[in-house]
Amino acid sequence: MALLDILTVPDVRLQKIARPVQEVDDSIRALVDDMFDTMYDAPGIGLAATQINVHKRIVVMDLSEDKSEPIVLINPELVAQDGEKTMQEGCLSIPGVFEDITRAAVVTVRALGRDGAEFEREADGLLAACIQHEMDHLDGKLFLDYLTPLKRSRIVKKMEKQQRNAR
Ligand code: K1U
Ligand code: ZN
Repeated sequence: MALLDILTVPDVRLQKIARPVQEVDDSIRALVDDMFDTMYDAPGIGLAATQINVHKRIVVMDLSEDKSEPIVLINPELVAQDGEKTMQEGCLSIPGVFEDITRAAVVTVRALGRDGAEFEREADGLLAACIQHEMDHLDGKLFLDYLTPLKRSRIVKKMEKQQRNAR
């Protein structure tokens, strides 16, 4: 088991765009396993590789209460989206901050799984929000980017203060 450090705002490495995975091999599977350990320990329901300073297009998620529904998305693409829904979101890179964010209500994602096989999955509710949130991380985007500049700068200042006080 390996727990990896999660980058927090305002770390500029969270803004990097992740590169596609060329081959799903044992090194990628080991990384996926470490990402699950890190996500479950946090605890969170999702984690993008960007958040652990690995700039590859890999996401792990599990919305179950007993770690029984792990989902791996490698090189995810949104192939369909419909409607709008506002949900409260958190982010392991912005600890302690929760905001209402409006995103597509229903999405279909196409990705490779841990075994390297392509699959498609339709999602709604929290899973749809989580998929979009994690895919944003891979493009260097945070939920802060959907807020007003004033709200965003207040949150960044709060995070900077928390980090100064933690030193
Ligand atoms: O990507 C991340 O930062 C993880 C984030 C995912 C997410 C949460 C809510 C809406 C969209 C995306 C989190 O997991 S924040 C923590 C959280 O939601 C949670 C933690 C423990 C139990 C249940 C939820
Ligand atoms: Zn996040």
